[in-house]
Amino acid sequence: MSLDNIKLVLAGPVGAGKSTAINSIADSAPVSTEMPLLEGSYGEKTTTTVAMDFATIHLDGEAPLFVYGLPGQEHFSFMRSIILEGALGVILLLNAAESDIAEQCNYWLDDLRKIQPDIRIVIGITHADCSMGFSMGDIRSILRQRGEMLPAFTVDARQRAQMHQLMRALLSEIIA
Ligand SMILES: Nc1nc2c(ncn2[C@@H]2O[C@H](COP(=O)(O)OP(=O)(O)OP(=O)(O)O)[C@@H](O)[C@H]2O)c(=O)[nH]1
Ligand SMILES: [Mg+2]
Repeated sequence: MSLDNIKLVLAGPVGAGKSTAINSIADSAPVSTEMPLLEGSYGEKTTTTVAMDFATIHLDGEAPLFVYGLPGQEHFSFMRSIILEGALGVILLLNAAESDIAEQCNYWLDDLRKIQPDIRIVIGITHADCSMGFSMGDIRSILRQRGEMLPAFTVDARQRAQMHQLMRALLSEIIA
């Protein structure tokens, strides 16, 4: 399969790190649609994506990948089907510091499958550095219960090399 014109999407709840990840890996300044969070700050985070993020990414000297970030807020859920149109893969970012990470995992996988049943998905768990109670085993058992053993890794969205590894994992799933 050719790696030309591949569109990928970052999905997941508010604060998971979708916009941060795009900033970490973008070839040049990404398109972003950040607005102040109406409810005030969310940890260090004071803005939220209201339409989408977009950047091109050159990975390993291949053709550029076209990478979009979804808004996490429920209010903008209508953007998901629009942005997922034509996408080949999704990186689902989840925040390990959230107590309802299991529900969020199920919720986002259900929604993504409803929009694009066969899309390739890999999972990146952020904030593992500040979430002592988090266990990857919990995520794996959710995936087992769902009958979909997707690749899942902990990742820091601020770290370019870690995000690159996650994108390579997704590309392997797409090409396989
Ligand atoms: N400690 C820690 N902070 C992280 C990690 N990954 C991302 N962050 C921080 O978490 C916040 C994520 O914010 P955003 O990137 O705006 O989140 P988003 O997913 O785009 O959220 P919405 O656009 O509101 O849906 C930022 O303050 C990042 O610096 C991580 O692995 N560890
Ligand atoms: Mg964002």
